[in-house]
Amino acid sequence: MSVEVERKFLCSEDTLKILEKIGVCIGQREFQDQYFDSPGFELTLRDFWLRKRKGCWELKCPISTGEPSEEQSLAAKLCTQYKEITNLPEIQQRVKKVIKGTCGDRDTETASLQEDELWLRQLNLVCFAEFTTVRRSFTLEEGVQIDLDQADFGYHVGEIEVLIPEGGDVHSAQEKIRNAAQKLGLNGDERVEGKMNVYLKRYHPEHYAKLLSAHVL
Ligand code: V4E
Repeated sequence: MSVEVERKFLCSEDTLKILEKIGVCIGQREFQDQYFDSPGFELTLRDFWLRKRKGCWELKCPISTGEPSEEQSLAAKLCTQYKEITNLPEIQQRVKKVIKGTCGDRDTETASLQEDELWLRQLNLVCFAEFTTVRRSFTLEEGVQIDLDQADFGYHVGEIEVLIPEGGDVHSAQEKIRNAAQKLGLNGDERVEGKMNVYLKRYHPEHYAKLLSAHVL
């Protein structure tokens, strides 16, 4: 299991020029994401993000760095860190724990359902967001990846990403990200919105407002 530490940024023409000069392009790919939650949004309101990407299930779970936000460095404030679980039985176990088995549609005829549909139905999970991303990826230095994402609903965003093992050094990952940002000439000190923030603001404004109130976004 790994922890993804990342900082989002808006990629200007100047940043792109620097990236193409100092980074190594490792390819471009396209993928569709489908995000799932209960009708009452119990997962995302607790900052858990369940998605299916290219046929594989992924659950992003919040982790605490242990510092109250006033004491966080700027590098830390600009970064997010989530544990990524990709093992389906483990995902199902985690999801069940978070939503505490909220009543699913267990009485419906389930014999004809595919495996995926079955567990989603049993846990009463529905798809609330679906979009396609074209991603161009670069490496900058050992362990630092830069992704430039173009989502099909008209938003593009970059991210600087460092993967560490669970229990690994989040602070040094944040420092690596800060150095990479400096190299790319990123001086902003504001958090940049991710694709999902923009998607929810546009297509689920009420839920977006709840996530803001819950300090998830
Ligand atoms: C909204 C959200 C999550 C869902 C996935 O978001 P994101 O990192 O934007 O997706 P993507 O496609 O870049 O995933 P990757 O391929 O890197 O795994 S996970 C956490 N959040 C909350 C969140 C937040 N509070 N603040 C920011 C800046 N981003 C995300």
